[in-house]
Amino acid sequence: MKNIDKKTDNFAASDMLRKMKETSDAEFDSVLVVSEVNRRYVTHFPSSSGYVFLSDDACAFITDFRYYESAKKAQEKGVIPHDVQIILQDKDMWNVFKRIAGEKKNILVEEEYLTLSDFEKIKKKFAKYTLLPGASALISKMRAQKDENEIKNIAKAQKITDKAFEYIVSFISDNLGKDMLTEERVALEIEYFMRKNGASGIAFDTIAVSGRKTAMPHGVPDGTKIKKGFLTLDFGAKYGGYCSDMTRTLCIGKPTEKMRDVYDAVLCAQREALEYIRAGKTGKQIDAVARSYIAKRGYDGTFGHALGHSLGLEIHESPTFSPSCDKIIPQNAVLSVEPGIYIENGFGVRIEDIVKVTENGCENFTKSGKELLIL
Ligand SMILES: [Mn+2]
Repeated sequence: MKNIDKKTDNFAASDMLRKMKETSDAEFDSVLVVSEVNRRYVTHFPSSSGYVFLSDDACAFITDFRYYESAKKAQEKGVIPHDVQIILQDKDMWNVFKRIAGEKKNILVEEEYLTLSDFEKIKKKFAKYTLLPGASALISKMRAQKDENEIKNIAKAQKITDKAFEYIVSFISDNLGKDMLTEERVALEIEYFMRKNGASGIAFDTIAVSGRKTAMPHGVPDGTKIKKGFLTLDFGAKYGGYCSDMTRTLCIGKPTEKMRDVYDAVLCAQREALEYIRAGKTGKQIDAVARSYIAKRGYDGTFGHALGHSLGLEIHESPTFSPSCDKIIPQNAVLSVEPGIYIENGFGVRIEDIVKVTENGCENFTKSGKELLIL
C-alpha cells in the first residue's frame, strides 16, 4: 500500500481509499466520486466531467475525450497517481464500470451530486449493489486538513494577493480624484495584476466598494467613482487550483472618530481571535471570541456573518468559525479570520487574513499591514 511512485509526492489512489476507510465509520468497499471538486481532489487533475471509482481491486478515472489524452500525459508527469486507470467515457462506460467494480459492492456515493439519471442507470445495471450516502461529507472532512502541497499552493496564492494589495494601494493613491477611478476599475486592476503575477484566475468575484456600500458585506463594484470614506477590498487569487482570500478596508480622506473606533474594534476583535485560535477548539468557540469582543465594544448585532471559513480547492469549505459550527478545528486546517462591523446606511469595516491552524496556535499567511491606511 505504501508504494508511492518515485516521480510524485502524491498519494497513490489506493492510499486515498485506505485513508477514507480510516476516516469513516461507514462500512463500504468502494467509493464513486462524481463532483468536479472532489474528482480533482482525488485525481489531482482538473476536469469538468468524469467519474472516479476507488476500490481495493481497482482505481479508475473515467473521463471523456476532451480530457482523456491530457489525463494520460498528466499521469506520465506524476500528477495523477500512478495506480489510477484512465478510461475513456463512452456509451460502454457503465459496462466498463461494472467490470472494474466487480461483484457485490457497497458503494459510497456523493448523494448531493450523483444525478438521478446516473442513480437509475446504476440501479438497473447493478441490482446487487448497495449505494450508501456520505462520500462528500467524508471527502470534505479529509479536505479540511491540508497536506504540505496544498498549503504551499494556498500560501503562494496569498503571496500574489498581498502583492496585489500593495499594487492597488499605490494605483489608488496615484489616481485619486480622477473619473477613471471607479470601483469596477479598482476590481479590474486587482484581477489583472494577480493574473500577470502568476495567478491562474481569481478565487471569487472581487469586492471593491466605497462609501455607504461598505455597509453591505458583499456589495458589488460598479461604475461609480471612489468616494470619500471607507473603501473595502475583498479579493483572492487561485494558484495550483487553490484559493486565497483577504480583505482590507482603507479610508479615503480623513476618518471621523466613529470610523476610527469601528476600525479599531474590528482590528482588535481579529487580534483576539488570532491569539485564541489553535487546533482542538470548536469553530463556535473561536467565533465567540471575536463576536463577544465586538459586543463589548458596543457594536452588538453589527457583525452579521461568520468569523471565518475554511478554504482550499473551493473558496468556502468546512469547518467554519461560526456560531453554528460544533466541529473541532483540526491541525493544518486553513481558514479565514474576518470580523466585520456594518453600520446600516453608514459604513462598514472588515479585515480578513487567512491562517493555518497549528497545535499551539496559528500561522498567518497574510502579510499586508492592518493599521488604518488613510489616502
Ligand atoms: Mn473570506
